[in-house]
Amino acid sequence: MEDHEGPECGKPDFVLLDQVTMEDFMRNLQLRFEKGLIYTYIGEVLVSVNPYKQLPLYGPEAIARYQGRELYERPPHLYAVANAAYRAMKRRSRDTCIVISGESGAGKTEASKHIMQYIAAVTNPSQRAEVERVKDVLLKSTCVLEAFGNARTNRNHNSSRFGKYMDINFDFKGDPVGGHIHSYLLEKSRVLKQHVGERNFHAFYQLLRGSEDQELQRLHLERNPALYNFTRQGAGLSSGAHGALESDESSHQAVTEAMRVIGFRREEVETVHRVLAAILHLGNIEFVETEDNGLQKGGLAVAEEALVDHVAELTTTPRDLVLRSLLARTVASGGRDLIEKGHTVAEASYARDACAKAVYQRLFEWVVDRINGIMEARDRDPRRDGKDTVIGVLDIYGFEVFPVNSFEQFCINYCNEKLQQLFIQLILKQEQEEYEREGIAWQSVEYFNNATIVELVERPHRGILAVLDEACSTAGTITDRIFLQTLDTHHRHHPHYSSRQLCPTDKTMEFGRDFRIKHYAGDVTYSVDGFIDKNRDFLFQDFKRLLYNSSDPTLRAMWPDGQQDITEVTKRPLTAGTIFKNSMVALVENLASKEPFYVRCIKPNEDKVPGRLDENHCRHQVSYLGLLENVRVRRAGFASRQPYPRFLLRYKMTCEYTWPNHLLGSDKAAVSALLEQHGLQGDVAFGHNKLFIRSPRTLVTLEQSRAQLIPIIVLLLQKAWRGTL
Ligand code: AOV
Ligand code: MG
Repeated sequence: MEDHEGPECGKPDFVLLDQVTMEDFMRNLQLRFEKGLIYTYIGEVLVSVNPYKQLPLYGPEAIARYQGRELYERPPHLYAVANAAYRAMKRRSRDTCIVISGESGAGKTEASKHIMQYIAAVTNPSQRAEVERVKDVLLKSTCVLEAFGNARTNRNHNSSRFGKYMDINFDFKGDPVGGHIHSYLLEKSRVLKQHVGERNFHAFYQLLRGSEDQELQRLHLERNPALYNFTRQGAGLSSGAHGALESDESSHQAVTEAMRVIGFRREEVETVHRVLAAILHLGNIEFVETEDNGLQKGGLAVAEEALVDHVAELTTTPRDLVLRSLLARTVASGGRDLIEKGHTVAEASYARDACAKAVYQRLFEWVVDRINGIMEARDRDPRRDGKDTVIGVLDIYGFEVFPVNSFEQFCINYCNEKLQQLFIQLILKQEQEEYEREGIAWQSVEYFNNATIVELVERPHRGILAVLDEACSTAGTITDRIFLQTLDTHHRHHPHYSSRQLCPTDKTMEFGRDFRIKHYAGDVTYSVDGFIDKNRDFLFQDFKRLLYNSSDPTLRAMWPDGQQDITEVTKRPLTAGTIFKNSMVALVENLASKEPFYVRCIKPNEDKVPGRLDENHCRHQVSYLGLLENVRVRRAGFASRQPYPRFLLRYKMTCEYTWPNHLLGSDKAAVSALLEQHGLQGDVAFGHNKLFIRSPRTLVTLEQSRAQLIPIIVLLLQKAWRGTL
């Protein structure tokens, strides 16, 4: 890896393009990608293309090259962005955040890991034990969270099925002293069912393939994932990380080890394994109707009772209660009277599935909370430290389109709309503020503003989520189909909404089943099947109580609401959609309050092929990510801005008044003299602290002049060293 790129590498910053057209943008992207240069700036925004192969770009040596440098001093890199965020945090005590966006498989999660590694590597030079502990937890938590929250999908073999925002707290020395992870809407329906070619969460396969024989026996499990309903579909598929099926085996050990090192107690890890096993057994439970036999009235029974025994044993709950919770529900019949109402086969299967999903979700959330507990800042002295400063790293599920899209895709894509909206606001806002701060006049650039799509989803009363909530609150009578009709009525004129009802000739949608949103990133057809159910996200209180009554304290801690009495249970808890929306609003608010750094990830092709950049596919992403507009805004007034000292550092060699050092009173005056000598003073504006350069030509001229001089200077220096000068 070179410290500087030559002209054959294209432009390290798209702002330096001669013209801002899609063709020029793509040519530069392609040229760089072919040379293994997957990173390019747009000002301070980093564009990253997934190479789908290991490149020699990372590790301690590379980190050392970026440490303490300015953003433009080295070729574009994630490390440079991490460093910039870190320096802003440390120097100016600003809370910063790094927002990583891009579609599924574009490389967000990998990018977030490199950022964490960078931060871990450059902090705590004095090796304080507590800081080392926190760093260790920060780094190791990733592999644990990926085991429980990631899965193979058709878009990405290691796809994040939850959103993750991680705050790292730094003390006054700039060392990490704590952290906190927020997780967002885990795609729990995956526990039950996966599309062809996809898998359940990695943790299940890891448990089956990686556990010792004895351990499996204790869990009453067989090694083969094809024996369990929940893992059968993905049984023959490997996880993404290392390709082969064996990787599940080794990952199990790695994850278990990571949990122990982080600070999970041995019995907690055992509980986690037992809960996973219980979910697999639960998935195999089937129900049969029993006949009236003259003595006993017909009812419902479990086909294979041994499975109930296993679930009871693994969750340390009374067997009878497990069976009762599976076959019937308790309902309040006025006042405090409780009656038990038997399930039909369909109801029992539904309740079993709801239980399996909820148990997994609670397990996941418990793991996140436990990690948070361990990472909590312990070693702070509030008198000296004051408030911690924070760097937030956001790695959330990317925009995704599958052949069939459901409630989860709807939420994921809405989340991406919100983040795009934030990008628009922040990039515009930031530019504007900077021009104002420096006393410079500016002109605006047209953007496609996706605010209207965000509104379509989240607007009170009429927005899709509000209509869905309304449908959920009407007990039992509203179907997904009626929900769709209501959407059609409300949004028939919305430019970003359509359905077969509204476009009868469009055969890509089905009557009474599909609606389509024209997202900023493309059209997505959603099937309304299951929307109401997933949004209502209902679980019988019987299960909650059952699990709360487990004699295992860890499991019990996952079900605090199980202690509520059925008569006290609030009738209408918040829906999944509303909880998600609220969390997105809070997230965006939080990000907007910090100084943002952006990483925009691009997926080079649909087939996960190393080194192949599919032009059309990328063009589409460049377009919807608004990257061209980003370049234009950056150049609208000014292509580049640099603090005076930084400008001098780079170009002082090109002017006799400034090389090797100037005597002109201020850096601003020196920069002015330098530009005058080049005849470039007409193309710049002098801000209070920064130089603003209008056209990229100017930078190109300066760069050329510098490039011509470097060999001469190197020669002179070499001669000087050899004493021949
Ligand atoms: P995502 O996070 O953006 O998708 P990932 O970060 O999981 O995507 O990347 C997908 C795969 O691409 C990884 O498993 C790696 O194999 C490969 N990859 C990504 N970045 C790099 C890199 N810098 N170098 C080498 N290989 C890379 V999703 O979570 O599905 O939205 O929800
Ligand atoms: Mg990811």
